[in-house]
Amino acid sequence: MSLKLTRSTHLFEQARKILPGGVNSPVRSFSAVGGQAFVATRGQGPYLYDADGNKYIDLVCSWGPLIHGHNHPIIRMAIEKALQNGTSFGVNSEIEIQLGQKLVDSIPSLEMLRLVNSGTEACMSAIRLARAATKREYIIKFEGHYHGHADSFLVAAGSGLASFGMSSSAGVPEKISAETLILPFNNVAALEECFSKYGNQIAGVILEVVTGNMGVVAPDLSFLKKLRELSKQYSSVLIFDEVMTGFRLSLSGAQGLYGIEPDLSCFGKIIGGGLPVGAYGGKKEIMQLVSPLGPMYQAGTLSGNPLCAAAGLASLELILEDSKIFYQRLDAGASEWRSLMEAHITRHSYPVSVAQMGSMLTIFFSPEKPKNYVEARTCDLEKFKSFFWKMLERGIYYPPSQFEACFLSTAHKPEIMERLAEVSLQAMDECFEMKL
Ligand code: KE4
Repeated sequence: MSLKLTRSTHLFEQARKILPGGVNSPVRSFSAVGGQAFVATRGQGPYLYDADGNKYIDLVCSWGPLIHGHNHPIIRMAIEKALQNGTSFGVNSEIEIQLGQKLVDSIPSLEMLRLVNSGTEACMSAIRLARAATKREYIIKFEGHYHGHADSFLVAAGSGLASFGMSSSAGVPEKISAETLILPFNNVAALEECFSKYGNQIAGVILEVVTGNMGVVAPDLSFLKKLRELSKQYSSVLIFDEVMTGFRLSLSGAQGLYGIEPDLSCFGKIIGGGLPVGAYGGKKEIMQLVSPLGPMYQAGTLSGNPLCAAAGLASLELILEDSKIFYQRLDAGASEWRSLMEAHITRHSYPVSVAQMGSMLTIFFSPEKPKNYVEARTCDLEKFKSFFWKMLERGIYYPPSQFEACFLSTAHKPEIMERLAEVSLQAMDECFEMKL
């Protein structure tokens, strides 16, 4: 069975002439799974449609923002209503103040915030603020965690438990990378060693509390508690990157789930309802340092844009209608899908494991769920590729990389989840079918 991708192929040929790799973000090229990526024309509820008329159950949901599914009528109407007043004012609009207030009202650790245009901008600004607040230079990040494409984050781990970063991208000077320390996730010994060596030089620590960017990897609570304890002891700024998990895992993201309060948090994705919005914030004391109040500069032409704020506000208000029921229903579908797959995997002794946190899920082609990046890298990527294409040919758009997460939405109703489970098991069987 092969997919008809004639028009997508033609459009990609056009795109490759003007866009590097034919895309505006690398993951959309399907480079990790090979083959021809499709070009979408429309999204509706749980479905994506491509230029050749193929229809897919979408498990990417724009990489997280679309927790209510594609083209939700309430979000669309909010954008249309805001559009009647114009697109951008260059001064404050009431609606961006309302979005900011909604975020402060929802996240206990957030007393003050700044709206920006992406998760990258939020995380980049947060580490600048950590450096401004402490007058120190070193930043700790963890292997396999992604915080956007700012220079300080594009670093690879060196050897040894805690190592100074080496640039992982052309164009990032080694002296910038050398200010980032890379540690293995969920490793308390590495944390203790790093803080005992460099503690009073560490401006901040940034992490995805629940990682989505090496596939879904949950934190050990003991690791999070030790991180909070050491960052307090050495007066380093603890930054939770909740761009993916904010309003995904609970009303107050991963910090609400684990009951650990960071000094700064970064948001994106869901708070924009599918339009470009990011945010960073924390206690008033540290946010007072941000221009025009304080010496740390950060700005943006379209930050807090009224159309984006309208979409984000509508997205959050849909969750807040009854957030308890919202997350119960959203997570139930993912839990059911996971348990069906786990039963099947056990029955056939497939070397596959399923990691699920709320409505985020990754099928790892490895017998054990990874606890860190080194373990995640042991997955069978050839098997993953085969699984990806078998799913796509059957109308399921699974994330085109082993090191990403599936995102479900309230539009993924039980009948959709039944189809999804049926196809996942079929595709898995085919991947492991004994070649006679
Ligand atoms: P953006 O600059 O792409 O809005 O956000 C960067 C970012 C920051 N922090 C976390 C935890 C993130 O997951 C992201 C972006 N996520 C990727 C997917 N894993 C976006 C997809 C893409 O790069 O095209």
